[in-house]
Amino acid sequence: MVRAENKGKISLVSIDNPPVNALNADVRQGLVKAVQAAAADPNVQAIVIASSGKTFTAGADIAEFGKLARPPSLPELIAALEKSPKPIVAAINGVALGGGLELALACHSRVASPDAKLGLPEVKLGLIPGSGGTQRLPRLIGAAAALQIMSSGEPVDAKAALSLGIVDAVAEGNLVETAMAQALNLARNGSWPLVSESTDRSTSEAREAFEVAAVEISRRAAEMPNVATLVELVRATFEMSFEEGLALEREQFLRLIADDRSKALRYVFFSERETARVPGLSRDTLPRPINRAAVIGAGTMGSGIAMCFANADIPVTVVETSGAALSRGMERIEGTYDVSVKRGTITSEEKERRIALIRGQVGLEAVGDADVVVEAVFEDMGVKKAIFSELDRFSRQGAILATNTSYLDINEIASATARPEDVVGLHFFSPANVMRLLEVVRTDKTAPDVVATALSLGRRLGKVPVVVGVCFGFVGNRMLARRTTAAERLLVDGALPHEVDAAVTQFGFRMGPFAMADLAGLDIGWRTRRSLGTKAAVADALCEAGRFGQKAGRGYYTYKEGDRTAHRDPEVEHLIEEVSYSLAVKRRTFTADEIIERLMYPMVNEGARILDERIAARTSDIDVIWLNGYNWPAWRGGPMYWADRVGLRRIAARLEVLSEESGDDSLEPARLLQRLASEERTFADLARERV
Ligand code: 3H9
Repeated sequence: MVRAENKGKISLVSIDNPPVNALNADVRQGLVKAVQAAAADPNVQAIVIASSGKTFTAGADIAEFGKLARPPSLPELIAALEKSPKPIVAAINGVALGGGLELALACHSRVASPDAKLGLPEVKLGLIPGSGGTQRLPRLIGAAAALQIMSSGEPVDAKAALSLGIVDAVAEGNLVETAMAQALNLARNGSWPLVSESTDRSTSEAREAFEVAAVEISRRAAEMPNVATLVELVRATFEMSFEEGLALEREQFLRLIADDRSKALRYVFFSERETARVPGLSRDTLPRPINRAAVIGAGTMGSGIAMCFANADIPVTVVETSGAALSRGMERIEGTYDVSVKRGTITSEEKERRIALIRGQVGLEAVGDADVVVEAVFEDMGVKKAIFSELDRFSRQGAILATNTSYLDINEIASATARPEDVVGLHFFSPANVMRLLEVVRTDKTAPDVVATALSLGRRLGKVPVVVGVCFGFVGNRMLARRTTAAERLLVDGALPHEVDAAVTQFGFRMGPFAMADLAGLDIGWRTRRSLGTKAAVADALCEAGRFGQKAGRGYYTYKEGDRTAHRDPEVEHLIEEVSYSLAVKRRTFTADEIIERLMYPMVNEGARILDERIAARTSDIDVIWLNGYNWPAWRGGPMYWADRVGLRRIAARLEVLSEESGDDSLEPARLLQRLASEERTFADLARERV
């Protein structure tokens, strides 16, 4: 785990704990021993801490959190490093995150490789840096800059780290040799700086700049208690001694690690990584190479998907049936990139570079050189089957043939080609160039290496790919449909759109279902309902009145020209009351808790069915889908994780009542939910059983 060797007058200590050099008990113990041995060795004048592998260290071992860990603790190790009688230099290659950066901050100098990334991402786990980071980083680079880094959780690159003063040098040549030279310099000088003793940055200007940053940051993260704590701890660097600040940091870290929100966020961290483990797919299944893509259809989804490829440096051909449709698509792409340039997220040169990667062409023969073809035309089985049968002729052997359908049967689509084993669903979420979720839909015949390719391609596109099976709506939309029905029913039974939306935003979503429907446009659902022969009395009545949502200036709410603020509309509320009256429903009021129950329990119920049918391999996959495709609040862990906390027994009992009251059989507790509830078990227990 930790190796030490003498290189001349230097003890070179290397951390070797693949895959990411997490600082578990063995590593901590190894480091303390190595530094003690170096201190006692008369031939050693200085120490360099480096790493084997591509990562300096990803920080504390998150898997140890909540368990009794063997000593020394990370704070103990870090204190020992800073107090070392011989200077220590950190040679940082790859990433230095969390406790990894905190360890480097306790060293007496830091040298980074040009590709290094340094950060304190604890905030994303509902925590704060807990090994001195909140006290050392402000003393090193100033409180405002340190607060920005710690509250965003985003790493900075080596160049930025150098200009901020986090590292003392970026090694142009060999990193370890540069660090060794630096270590010898410090030893020769006979003295070295301790970040904990620095007071250079504690000026009144620095305090002012910090207070300004603190106001903005506290406002943005109101629901996360750890961000307020972070602000308090950075403020302490002006008001307390280093030791007092450190003690306060420790106290707060231990409080937060026991907080339910942090537990949920740690679950999310591991769940997202768990999605890579796909039943029936071994680590030896090699993905096919993808050097060029084609997207069929230049509508909203098609152009968004094309941008995903260009953003990942993969040349892509957009295929349409007419020059006019193609021009509209290319204009949409250009317009979206223009917005990014205006917002400063990309430069205009970068925009041009990306657009140059997108080629537009009329006619399916243009897919000929693509390694992956994504069909993104409108939802019509006949049209899709015709395209897939033509792909046999135009697409090269071995190409992945993907469809972006959001609910059609992909087994049937695949039956139209002579190569069903190459067919897979790549279900992007709108806007495709923004949303992180990618449902990878495996059909009965999809070849394992096609699934592996879809997963690795998804990651290359910056997505979180989750493998699911074929069913109507797959995982995300199938569950969403239950929420949509429940939301409509709430209106009929007595609630108003703003009451439902308020309960949902209070729960932690950024938007409620009705504000969301207005944003997406009500006409899409209306068209789908008509094609399926289903009804939603309120939504249908709004569409009949031409209230298609934000784009029409009117939907569940009213909007002023050029303004997305939703305003209550008495006309809508009257219309809803009329619907209730026509259905002979006696309206009543609902509390926020009742609204949440009615919206979320049916979704959890559908999730249980999805698990029972093995459409999703595990509960955490369902949670990852909701977190990344539907903005489920991360600190609540996802719908299935949340359900375990509510209690499955309670959910099953409430569903029985709701089903009876409404006469809707789909609300009857699913078989799996009933079984788990009666056995007093959880979805998490089921996940452990299925491993
Ligand atoms: C902390 O440091 C607290 C301190 O302030 C105070 C303590 C007292 N621990 O993401 P990948 C595993 S909090 C345990 O797929 P990549 C991960 O589960 C920590 N395991 O690779 C996966 O396992 P598997 C602050 C970890 O190349 C494997 O490594 N640090 C940890 O895409 C590969 O991970 C963070 O929050 C860990 N710390 O990305 C950093 N990190 O193969 C969190 C990773 O079994 N980590 N694993 O599924 C990351 O951001 C990314 O993993 C990293 C690599 C960028 C390092």
